Amino acid sequence: ADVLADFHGEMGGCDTCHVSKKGPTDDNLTHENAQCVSCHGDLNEIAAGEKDLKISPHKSHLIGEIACTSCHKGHEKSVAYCDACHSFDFDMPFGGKWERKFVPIDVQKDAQEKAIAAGPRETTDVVIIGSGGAGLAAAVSARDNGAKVILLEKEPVPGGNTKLAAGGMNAAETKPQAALGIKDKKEIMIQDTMKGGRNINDPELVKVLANNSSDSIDWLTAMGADMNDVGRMGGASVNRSHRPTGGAGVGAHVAQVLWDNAVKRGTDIRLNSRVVRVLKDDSGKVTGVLVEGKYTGYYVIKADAVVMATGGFAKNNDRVAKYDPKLKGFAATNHPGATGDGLDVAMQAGADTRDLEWVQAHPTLSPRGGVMVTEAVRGNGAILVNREGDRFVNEITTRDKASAAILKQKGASAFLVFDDSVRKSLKKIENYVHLGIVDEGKTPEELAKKIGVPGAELAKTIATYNGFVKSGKDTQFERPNLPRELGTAPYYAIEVKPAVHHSMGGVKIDTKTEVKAKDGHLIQGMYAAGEATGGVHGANRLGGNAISDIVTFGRIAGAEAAKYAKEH
Ligand code: FAD
Ligand code: MEZ
Repeated sequence: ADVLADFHGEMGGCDTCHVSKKGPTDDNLTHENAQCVSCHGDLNEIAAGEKDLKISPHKSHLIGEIACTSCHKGHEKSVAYCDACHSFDFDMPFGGKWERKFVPIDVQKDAQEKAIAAGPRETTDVVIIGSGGAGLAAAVSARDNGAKVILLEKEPVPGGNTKLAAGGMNAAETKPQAALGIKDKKEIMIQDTMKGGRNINDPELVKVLANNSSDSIDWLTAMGADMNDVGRMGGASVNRSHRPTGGAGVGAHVAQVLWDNAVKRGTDIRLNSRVVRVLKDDSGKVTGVLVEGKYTGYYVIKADAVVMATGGFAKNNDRVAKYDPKLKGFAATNHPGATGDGLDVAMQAGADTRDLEWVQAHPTLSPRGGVMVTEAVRGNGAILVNREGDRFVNEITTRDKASAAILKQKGASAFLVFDDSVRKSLKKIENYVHLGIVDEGKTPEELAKKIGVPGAELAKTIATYNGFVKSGKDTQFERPNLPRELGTAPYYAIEVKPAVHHSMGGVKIDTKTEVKAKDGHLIQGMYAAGEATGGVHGANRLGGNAISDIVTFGRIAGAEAAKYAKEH
């Protein structure tokens, strides 16, 4: 047997897995996955039997109910989805190596035209494209505004980049801030965002972001989210980055809450379903979408309104390098679906774009683990040192500056150095320890030996930094937040280097998330939200502002699309 189908075929033929010999009947592979579970148990049951494994492939941070077929394939080699981001070496039966090729939206033109000519297979009020935070927020709010919703996701697992978000969600004048005695103003969030974005942001969109941010925290909290921990992100002048108590990752939590609420409200969610075209009538009004179902083929859904929540393109290095050649060959922090085909769909439908040349590198990807190490580690007190054992930058400056400073160091990488008090302040750090990317020493000198930097120099650097914390002023690099001394053993280090992280540019929208066409008119029935859009973040996004963006603009997009659908 070469693949799972051969193996199962020996057990009982096609209907061991499929309803009939014709194969899958839906793109979620609902029946096929139920067959896997009926014999092998669900993910929790399988993970319970893997307690001795350091990393259990069946226990993950992914949201929703992960389908067995995300990794285990019937008629091709199985692949571990985790390998798209991590570098685990799972011993998988009938397994192949992870690889992903970008497929343009306009291949198989004949099959596409045939499906369009066949007419709609079904009808709905609102189609949402993308199951990240923007799409799920739009789904919840469109359902709450009375619309029938189909949400389409091209990947086999939902959640996009949102499920990976770590450090926090920025919001000003919130209840959690008040409970912690943090004084903030929406106006300051606007100023920080504009300054971080080098003032090329659309100021009207920035106002919407900041002015709705505390309502968005309340909205999530009312649906069951815990956003009570508040920390600092680069470029913010106040602690305003909200995350679950104890500093757990924000994205998986927010995405799970939105997913649960979208499902509870009866959203029809389809995975393995790529939208390749937004369809319009002769007057330019949206009439629906052309979907490429991975198993069911091309089909048309008729809809009054469409929300593009397709995220960014940081995982598509060819596209990144086209806009910013300096980033050619860089690794990315993103999920595998962040390829930008949603942008192609929007542009094909006539959408205008802006700021595509602004692509952000996140300063701290762990080359050893392939995962991004959250800015919150620095926000909570970690310092950056080079191979000489010296600090070289204000660690919580904006990402463009921190990344550029790291790239100038020997080896074009640096070490995040922190102590046990920082580790205890942020649950997320336990994930990095679990992944084996953290070096540890009982003293700064012992740690220095492990990472190959001069011990006396690292000890001196830490002592000097602790002096700044005591005096409340960093006279070397003007770091504005100095949350704690690094004096509690053990000491830790993670090697880090910049990686492509965020597409600041995207589809042009107005404050109601309506998509603008090249000649400036609004495309009737077309909305967009989240990383797929441009204008909110200008030339450089501040850490924590994307989750704020997707919740606020996703919410608006869902409500506006539902309202439009009702009126048309
Ligand atoms: P996504 O969550 O990426 O979702 C878009 C979805 O659309 C994807 O699932 C994609 O597969 C799907 N899609 C694309 N094209 C199509 C198509 N043609 N048809 C069907 N589906 C399609 N921001 C913060 O503010 N705070 C943080 O702490 C933070 N941490 C981060 C950590 C990491 C590792 C990463 C990668 C990003 C982080 N960000 C953070 C950024 C933030 O997570 C993203 O910008 C944001 O989640 C994007 O949300 P979205 O809904 O717009 O897109
Ligand atoms: O906004 C982000 O991308 C972010 C806060 C990432 C992180 O370092 O956690």
